[in-house]
Amino acid sequence: MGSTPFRVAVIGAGASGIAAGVRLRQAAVAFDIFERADDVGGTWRDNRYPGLACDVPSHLYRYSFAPNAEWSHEYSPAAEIHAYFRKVAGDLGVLDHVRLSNEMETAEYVGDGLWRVVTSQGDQGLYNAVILATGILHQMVLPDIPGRDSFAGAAFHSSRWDQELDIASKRVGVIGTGSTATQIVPAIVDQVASVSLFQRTPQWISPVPNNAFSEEKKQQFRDHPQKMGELYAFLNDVFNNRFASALVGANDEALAEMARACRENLENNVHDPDLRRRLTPDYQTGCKRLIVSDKFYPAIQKDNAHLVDTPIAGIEPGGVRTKDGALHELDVIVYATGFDPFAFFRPAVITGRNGVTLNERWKDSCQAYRSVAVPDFPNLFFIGGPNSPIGNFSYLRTAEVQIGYAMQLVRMLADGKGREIEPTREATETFNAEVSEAIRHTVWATGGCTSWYFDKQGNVVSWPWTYARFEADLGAPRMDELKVA
Ligand code: N01
Repeated sequence: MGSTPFRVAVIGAGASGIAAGVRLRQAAVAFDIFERADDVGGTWRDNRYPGLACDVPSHLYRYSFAPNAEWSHEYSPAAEIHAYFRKVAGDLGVLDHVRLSNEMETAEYVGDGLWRVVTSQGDQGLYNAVILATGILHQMVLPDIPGRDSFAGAAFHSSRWDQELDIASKRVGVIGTGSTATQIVPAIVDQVASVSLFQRTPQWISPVPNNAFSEEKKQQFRDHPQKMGELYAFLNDVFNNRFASALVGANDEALAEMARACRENLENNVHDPDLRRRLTPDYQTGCKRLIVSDKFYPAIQKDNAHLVDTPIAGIEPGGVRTKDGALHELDVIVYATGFDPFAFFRPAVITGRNGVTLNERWKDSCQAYRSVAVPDFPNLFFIGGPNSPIGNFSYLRTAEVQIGYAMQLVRMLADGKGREIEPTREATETFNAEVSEAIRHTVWATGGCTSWYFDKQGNVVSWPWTYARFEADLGAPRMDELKVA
């Protein structure tokens, strides 16, 4: 780049890309954000299914630099969250840097501290650093069910909800019983002719209500912003020190309390013993991503709701056939079958030092250094990379911690204190050996279930320690674990 000014490419304009943009602006570092879609907001732009609300409380699911007194609910709906991200991006000057409908296709390390980023609109810029803010749960998984394409009605993944479709009086099948399906069923049950929920595995459900904030409460937040700070501190304590610690074997009392609350929820709120038995998981609470809902059990007990727990044999033009031979006739099938959390930046191709691609490096296992960097890929920083704490915390806080880490190294590069920074192989191997050891103590591994937290090789996508350790480990770069040239 010679005399060209220092510049950073950010890939993705979702929650983490917007936060990266805010920090880069504050640091007066030049940058471009490439976004494949025609709007910012990532997951909150893509997911528009009925009933969608964030299952992390709104006053926790917000940027530290943009508290929001206007949240309508303790767990606010998707459209409001999307509007929040757009507003922050606009108010803080990030939108001016976003190139919409301009997908990064390749990023290639060309040496001397420079990356060439090639995009779908033909950009071929050189950048001194790349921040990959490409999200985690966005590449949908469609189930490999025989005959899937033969269905005669409307069929789509939950993240591609057909907004034009009028589901009133339709017979709707929902496949899957994760956070998504358990939000969709209560939201549609009163509109449709029938809803059939195809359950492969029952879920533990924590009965958390979703109350609206009164106008008085919002006014209090406006007048006294410190009250939002106090609420944040309280929620953060519950999530990080109780819930998240419980999952990684660091708070057994909180895990037992969570299990008790879920079991009581099932026993007190599902009245028919046979239905209750079919909805009872045979694994430990917290092993799969915990679901929060006080609406699902009432919904699945309505007359027009059917829990189908006989395995699916196939899909036919008229509906779903189960292995007992029954045909469940349907007009609409919703695949609430989740996402591939190991897809990361794909389908882009990222090529590091000596022509090695990240796909080759990660063909067996997506391994990084402390969730943020990979040897041989200098000046490339992940937000939400492998072993990021996901599923248990506010992802916005996680993203801010990782951006804070990356920004310290970007600052060094921008100040000319090195042209290339990358983790050492030794430090990366040590970190991943520690992950393998730590994972054995988490309820994800010991709880007797399968979940999206693991890949086929048994590698975990999330952070297997406490959140306090995450913040400590990423608070400041360990320079003895990095190579600076
Ligand atoms: O997906 P999931 P999700 N035949 O992977 C089933 C976040 N999120 O979209 O358990 C039949 O959890 C599969 O069955 P099984 C949140 O972190 C957040 O619900 O593998 N069934 C499972 O029941 C969440 O954890 C929010 O046996 C099949 C379901 O599909 C993550 O996203 C809202 C099947 C997939 O569940 C993913 O949640 C929603 C098959 N062939 C999601 N294949 C909010 O914050 C899969 N299944 C609001």
